[in-house]
Amino acid sequence: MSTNLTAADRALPRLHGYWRSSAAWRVRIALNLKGVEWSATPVHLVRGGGEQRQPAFLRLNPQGLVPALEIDGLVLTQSLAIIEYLEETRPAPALLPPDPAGRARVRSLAQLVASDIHPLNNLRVLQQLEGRFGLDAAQRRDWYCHWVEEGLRALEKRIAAAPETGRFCHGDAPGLADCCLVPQLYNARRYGCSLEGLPELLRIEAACAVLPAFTAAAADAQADAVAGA
Ligand SMILES: N[C@@H](CCC(=O)N[C@@H](CS)C(=O)NCC(=O)O)C(=O)O
Repeated sequence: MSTNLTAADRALPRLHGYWRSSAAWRVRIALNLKGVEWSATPVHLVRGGGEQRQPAFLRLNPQGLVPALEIDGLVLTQSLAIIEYLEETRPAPALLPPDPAGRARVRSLAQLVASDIHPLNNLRVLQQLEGRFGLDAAQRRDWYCHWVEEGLRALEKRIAAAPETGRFCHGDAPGLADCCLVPQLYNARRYGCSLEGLPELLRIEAACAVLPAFTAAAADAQADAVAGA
Protein backbone atom coordinates (compact mmCIF):
# COMPACT_ATOMS: atom_id res chain seq x y z
CA MET A 1 0.00 0.00 0.00
CA SER A 2 1.11 3.58 -0.67
CA THR A 3 2.73 5.39 2.22
CA ASN A 4 1.72 8.79 0.77
CA LEU A 5 -1.91 8.64 1.82
CA THR A 6 -3.70 11.89 2.66
CA ALA A 7 -5.80 12.26 5.81
CA ALA A 8 -8.93 11.63 3.73
CA ASP A 9 -7.37 8.48 2.34
CA ARG A 10 -6.77 7.26 5.84
CA ALA A 11 -10.43 7.69 6.76
CA LEU A 12 -12.45 4.53 7.22
CA PRO A 13 -13.23 2.72 3.99
CA ARG A 14 -16.73 3.72 2.91
CA LEU A 15 -19.01 1.14 1.36
CA HIS A 16 -21.80 2.50 -0.80
CA GLY A 17 -24.37 -0.27 -0.79
CA TYR A 18 -27.88 -1.36 -0.02
CA TRP A 19 -28.90 -3.73 2.75
CA ARG A 20 -30.44 -6.31 0.43
CA SER A 21 -27.93 -5.98 -2.40
CA SER A 22 -26.19 -9.33 -2.62
CA ALA A 23 -23.19 -7.78 -4.38
CA ALA A 24 -22.71 -5.26 -1.55
CA TRP A 25 -23.32 -8.02 0.97
CA ARG A 26 -20.42 -10.07 -0.48
CA VAL A 27 -18.11 -7.11 0.13
CA ARG A 28 -19.46 -6.59 3.67
CA ILE A 29 -18.61 -10.20 4.52
CA ALA A 30 -15.13 -9.90 3.01
CA LEU A 31 -14.38 -6.64 4.87
CA ASN A 32 -15.55 -8.22 8.13
CA LEU A 33 -13.60 -11.44 7.59
CA LYS A 34 -10.49 -9.37 6.98
CA GLY A 35 -11.14 -7.33 10.11
CA VAL A 36 -11.28 -4.08 8.12
CA GLU A 37 -13.26 -1.38 9.89
CA TRP A 38 -15.61 0.34 7.46
CA SER A 39 -18.51 2.74 7.32
CA ALA A 40 -21.69 2.40 5.29
CA THR A 41 -23.32 4.90 2.96
CA PRO A 42 -26.73 3.52 2.02
CA VAL A 43 -27.86 3.87 -1.59
CA HIS A 44 -31.58 3.19 -1.80
CA LEU A 45 -32.10 1.12 -4.94
CA VAL A 46 -35.85 1.74 -5.24
CA ARG A 47 -36.78 5.07 -3.67
CA GLY A 48 -37.33 7.87 -6.19
CA GLY A 49 -36.44 5.64 -9.10
CA GLY A 50 -33.25 4.48 -7.41
CA GLU A 51 -30.47 6.55 -5.86
CA GLN A 52 -27.98 4.47 -7.85
CA ARG A 53 -29.22 6.32 -10.93
CA GLN A 54 -28.78 9.80 -9.43
CA PRO A 55 -25.81 11.98 -10.47
CA ALA A 56 -24.20 11.82 -7.01
CA PHE A 57 -23.81 8.06 -7.22
CA LEU A 58 -23.12 7.94 -10.95
CA ARG A 59 -20.06 10.09 -10.29
CA LEU A 60 -18.73 7.21 -8.18
CA ASN A 61 -19.88 4.43 -10.48
CA PRO A 62 -21.14 5.42 -13.93
CA GLN A 63 -22.61 1.92 -14.20
CA GLY A 64 -25.21 2.82 -11.57
CA LEU A 65 -24.72 -0.36 -9.57
CA VAL A 66 -23.74 -0.96 -5.95
CA PRO A 67 -21.37 -1.65 -4.36
CA ALA A 68 -18.73 1.03 -4.65
CA LEU A 69 -15.99 1.02 -2.06
CA GLU A 70 -13.91 4.09 -1.24
CA ILE A 71 -10.67 2.78 0.16
CA ASP A 72 -7.00 3.78 0.13
CA GLY A 73 -7.84 6.89 -1.91
CA LEU A 74 -9.53 4.78 -4.60
CA VAL A 75 -13.09 4.16 -5.66
CA LEU A 76 -13.51 0.49 -6.44
CA THR A 77 -16.48 -1.16 -8.09
CA GLN A 78 -17.51 -4.74 -8.96
CA SER A 79 -17.78 -6.90 -5.87
CA LEU A 80 -15.38 -9.62 -6.97
CA ALA A 81 -12.75 -7.09 -8.05
CA ILE A 82 -13.15 -5.33 -4.71
CA ILE A 83 -12.69 -8.55 -2.77
CA GLU A 84 -9.62 -9.44 -4.86
CA TYR A 85 -8.21 -5.98 -4.06
CA LEU A 86 -8.77 -6.59 -0.36
CA GLU A 87 -7.10 -9.95 -0.71
CA GLU A 88 -4.03 -8.43 -2.36
CA THR A 89 -3.69 -5.47 0.00
CA ARG A 90 -4.74 -7.21 3.20
CA PRO A 91 -3.72 -10.83 2.68
CA ALA A 92 -4.62 -12.21 6.11
CA PRO A 93 -6.85 -14.00 6.64
CA ALA A 94 -6.81 -15.32 3.11
CA LEU A 95 -10.09 -15.60 1.22
CA LEU A 96 -8.42 -17.51 -1.61
CA PRO A 97 -6.38 -20.70 -1.28
CA PRO A 98 -2.61 -20.61 -1.75
CA ASP A 99 -2.47 -22.95 -4.75
CA PRO A 100 -3.44 -21.98 -8.32
CA ALA A 101 -5.79 -24.93 -8.70
CA GLY A 102 -7.56 -24.04 -5.47
CA ARG A 103 -7.83 -20.40 -6.47
CA ALA A 104 -9.27 -21.38 -9.84
CA ARG A 105 -11.84 -23.56 -8.10
CA VAL A 106 -12.91 -20.88 -5.63
CA ARG A 107 -13.12 -18.19 -8.32
CA SER A 108 -15.15 -20.54 -10.47
CA LEU A 109 -17.63 -21.20 -7.64
CA ALA A 110 -17.85 -17.48 -6.90
CA GLN A 111 -18.41 -16.60 -10.55
CA LEU A 112 -21.07 -19.26 -10.92
CA VAL A 113 -23.08 -17.16 -8.48
CA ALA A 114 -21.87 -13.65 -9.23
CA SER A 115 -21.54 -13.85 -13.02
CA ASP A 116 -24.11 -16.45 -14.03
CA ILE A 117 -26.98 -16.45 -11.51
CA HIS A 118 -27.06 -12.92 -10.12
CA PRO A 119 -26.97 -10.71 -13.26
CA LEU A 120 -30.04 -12.39 -14.76
CA ASN A 121 -32.02 -11.49 -11.66
CA ASN A 122 -30.74 -8.04 -10.94
CA LEU A 123 -33.21 -5.27 -10.16
CA ARG A 124 -32.74 -3.54 -13.52
CA VAL A 125 -33.44 -6.82 -15.36
CA LEU A 126 -36.58 -7.50 -13.32
CA GLN A 127 -37.72 -3.92 -13.93
CA GLN A 128 -37.27 -4.39 -17.70
CA LEU A 129 -39.19 -7.66 -17.63
CA GLU A 130 -42.03 -5.95 -15.82
CA GLY A 131 -42.10 -2.49 -17.41
CA ARG A 132 -41.08 -3.30 -20.97
CA PHE A 133 -42.24 -6.85 -21.51
CA GLY A 134 -45.28 -6.80 -19.23
CA LEU A 135 -44.46 -9.72 -16.92
CA ASP A 136 -46.64 -9.86 -13.83
CA ALA A 137 -45.33 -10.61 -10.34
CA ALA A 138 -45.81 -14.39 -10.69
CA GLN A 139 -44.00 -14.50 -14.04
CA ARG A 140 -41.18 -12.39 -12.67
CA ARG A 141 -40.83 -14.76 -9.76
CA ASP A 142 -40.79 -17.73 -12.16
CA TRP A 143 -37.98 -16.11 -14.13
CA TYR A 144 -36.06 -15.35 -10.95
CA CYS A 145 -36.39 -18.83 -9.49
CA HIS A 146 -35.64 -20.56 -12.78
CA TRP A 147 -32.12 -19.11 -12.87
CA VAL A 148 -31.52 -19.36 -9.13
CA GLU A 149 -32.64 -22.98 -8.88
CA GLU A 150 -30.73 -24.06 -11.98
CA GLY A 151 -27.58 -22.30 -10.81
CA LEU A 152 -27.72 -23.48 -7.22
CA ARG A 153 -28.34 -27.08 -8.30
CA ALA A 154 -25.17 -26.95 -10.38
CA LEU A 155 -23.28 -25.37 -7.48
CA GLU A 156 -24.53 -28.10 -5.13
CA LYS A 157 -23.22 -30.78 -7.52
CA ARG A 158 -19.83 -29.14 -7.69
CA ILE A 159 -19.59 -28.70 -3.92
CA ALA A 160 -20.89 -32.17 -3.06
CA ALA A 161 -18.57 -33.95 -5.48
CA ALA A 162 -15.32 -32.25 -4.56
CA PRO A 163 -12.79 -33.44 -1.99
CA GLU A 164 -11.69 -29.80 -1.59
CA THR A 165 -15.03 -28.96 0.04
CA GLY A 166 -14.76 -28.77 3.79
CA ARG A 167 -16.69 -27.02 6.48
CA PHE A 168 -16.99 -24.21 3.92
CA CYS A 169 -17.02 -24.13 0.11
CA HIS A 170 -13.27 -24.72 0.03
CA GLY A 171 -11.60 -26.22 3.06
CA ASP A 172 -12.32 -25.31 6.64
CA ALA A 173 -12.02 -21.54 6.49
CA PRO A 174 -14.54 -19.17 4.91
CA GLY A 175 -13.54 -17.56 1.63
CA LEU A 176 -14.60 -15.84 -1.55
CA ALA A 177 -17.09 -18.51 -2.61
CA ASP A 178 -18.84 -18.36 0.76
CA CYS A 179 -19.09 -14.57 0.43
CA CYS A 180 -21.13 -15.16 -2.73
CA LEU A 181 -23.17 -18.15 -1.60
CA VAL A 182 -24.76 -16.72 1.54
CA PRO A 183 -26.44 -13.63 0.00
CA GLN A 184 -27.65 -15.67 -2.97
CA LEU A 185 -29.42 -18.15 -0.67
CA TYR A 186 -31.07 -15.26 1.19
CA ASN A 187 -32.40 -13.86 -2.06
CA ALA A 188 -33.58 -17.30 -3.19
CA ARG A 189 -35.68 -17.51 -0.02
CA ARG A 190 -36.91 -13.96 -0.44
CA TYR A 191 -38.42 -14.89 -3.79
CA GLY A 192 -39.74 -18.23 -2.55
CA CYS A 193 -37.45 -20.33 -4.75
CA SER A 194 -37.03 -24.01 -3.98
CA LEU A 195 -34.01 -24.96 -1.92
CA GLU A 196 -34.80 -28.66 -2.19
CA GLY A 197 -31.84 -30.91 -2.90
CA LEU A 198 -29.19 -28.48 -1.71
CA PRO A 199 -28.01 -30.09 1.54
CA GLU A 200 -24.37 -29.17 1.13
CA LEU A 201 -25.10 -25.53 0.35
CA LEU A 202 -27.44 -25.27 3.34
CA ARG A 203 -24.89 -26.96 5.57
CA ILE A 204 -22.25 -24.43 4.53
CA GLU A 205 -24.69 -21.57 4.99
CA ALA A 206 -25.33 -22.77 8.55
CA ALA A 207 -21.58 -22.91 9.21
CA CYS A 208 -21.26 -19.31 7.99
CA ALA A 209 -24.25 -18.13 9.99
CA VAL A 210 -22.49 -18.64 13.32
CA LEU A 211 -19.52 -16.47 12.38
CA PRO A 212 -19.64 -12.82 13.52
CA ALA A 213 -18.27 -11.63 10.16
CA PHE A 214 -21.34 -13.08 8.47
CA THR A 215 -23.92 -12.10 11.08
CA ALA A 216 -22.72 -8.48 11.06
CA ALA A 217 -22.88 -8.45 7.25
CA ALA A 218 -26.40 -9.87 7.01
CA ALA A 219 -29.04 -7.80 5.24
CA ASP A 220 -31.26 -7.45 8.28
CA ALA A 221 -28.35 -6.28 10.43
CA GLN A 222 -27.71 -3.19 8.28
CA ALA A 223 -28.74 0.27 9.43
CA ASP A 224 -30.75 0.85 6.24
CA ALA A 225 -32.70 -2.43 6.57
CA VAL A 226 -36.44 -1.90 6.50
CA ALA A 227 -38.28 -4.16 8.91
CA GLY A 228 -40.71 -6.43 7.13
CA ALA A 229 -39.93 -5.03 3.67
N1 LIG B 1 -21.35 -7.38 -11.09
C1 LIG B 1 -21.67 -6.37 -10.12
C2 LIG B 1 -23.15 -6.38 -9.91
C3 LIG B 1 -23.62 -5.19 -9.12
C4 LIG B 1 -25.14 -5.16 -9.05
O1 LIG B 1 -25.80 -5.72 -9.90
N2 LIG B 1 -25.68 -4.52 -8.00
C5 LIG B 1 -27.09 -4.45 -7.86
C6 LIG B 1 -27.51 -4.76 -6.46
S1 LIG B 1 -27.12 -6.42 -6.00
C7 LIG B 1 -27.57 -3.07 -8.21
O2 LIG B 1 -26.94 -2.09 -7.89
N3 LIG B 1 -28.72 -2.97 -8.87
C8 LIG B 1 -29.31 -1.73 -9.21
C9 LIG B 1 -30.13 -1.79 -10.45
O3 LIG B 1 -30.31 -2.88 -11.00
O4 LIG B 1 -30.59 -0.73 -10.84
C10 LIG B 1 -20.92 -6.64 -8.81
O5 LIG B 1 -20.62 -7.79 -8.54
O6 LIG B 1 -20.64 -5.69 -8.06
